[in-house]
Amino acid sequence: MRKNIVAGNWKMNMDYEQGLSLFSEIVNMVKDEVRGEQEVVVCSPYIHLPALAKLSAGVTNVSIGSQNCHQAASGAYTGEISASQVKSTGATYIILGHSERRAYFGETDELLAAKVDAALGQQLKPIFCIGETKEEREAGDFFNLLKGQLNKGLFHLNEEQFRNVVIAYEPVWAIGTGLTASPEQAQEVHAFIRKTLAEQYGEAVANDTTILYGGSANPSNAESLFSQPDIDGGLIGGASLKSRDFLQIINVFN
Ligand code: 3PY
Repeated sequence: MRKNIVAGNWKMNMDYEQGLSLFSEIVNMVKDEVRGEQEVVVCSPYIHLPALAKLSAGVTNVSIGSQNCHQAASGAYTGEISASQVKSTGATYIILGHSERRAYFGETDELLAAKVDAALGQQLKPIFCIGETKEEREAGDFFNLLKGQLNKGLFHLNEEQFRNVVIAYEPVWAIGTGLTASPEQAQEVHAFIRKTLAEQYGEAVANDTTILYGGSANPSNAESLFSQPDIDGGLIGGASLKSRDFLQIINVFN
């Protein structure tokens, strides 16, 4: 059975001390409360990761992750961080393909495929983001575009490798705009993603894959989104920066 996940994407927010204090609150609230097959993941800036790993040591339902890595194993890449360096902090997840990285840093599907390989090579679990812009949605054929993102970024993986991947559907038009996909719009796309995964890897793998919704998910819309049959949790931006809001979202599954 697939796991429900609520993952926070802090983006480029929180200085060192603020991040530690927010994370401590989250761990304290979550450690005794979250039940069942739910996992809480916090994807912080790199600077926080080693300290967050210490704060969550032994807390089995809380994991940490990064928001990027470089595709090379090591070398002369000033300012970059490799997957093995991320892994050495204690992180177990990594967001790859977020639309902000695709749009502002020119990350292509081909580059992302290389980053996915680098991450899996270090046993990091990619939270692989796909999504369409407003123009692409309005042009009509955005399902093919989403299929292309899956195909080019992930479908070179064999079944065993793919089983470590989490997908996040993040409509670009719902990121940082305050707009959210309606539960029906999101479910339609999630069902399409699961069907596409079934065509590639078979029904069993598709049914076991966690597919998150991301894009202005918040305490007031999380319940209606997460109650859809193919939505297995969320990748949460702004609302993951406030412990109360984040906990309310986490509690949708409790
Ligand atoms: C958002 O909620 O805006 C996000 O981008 C989550 O990754």
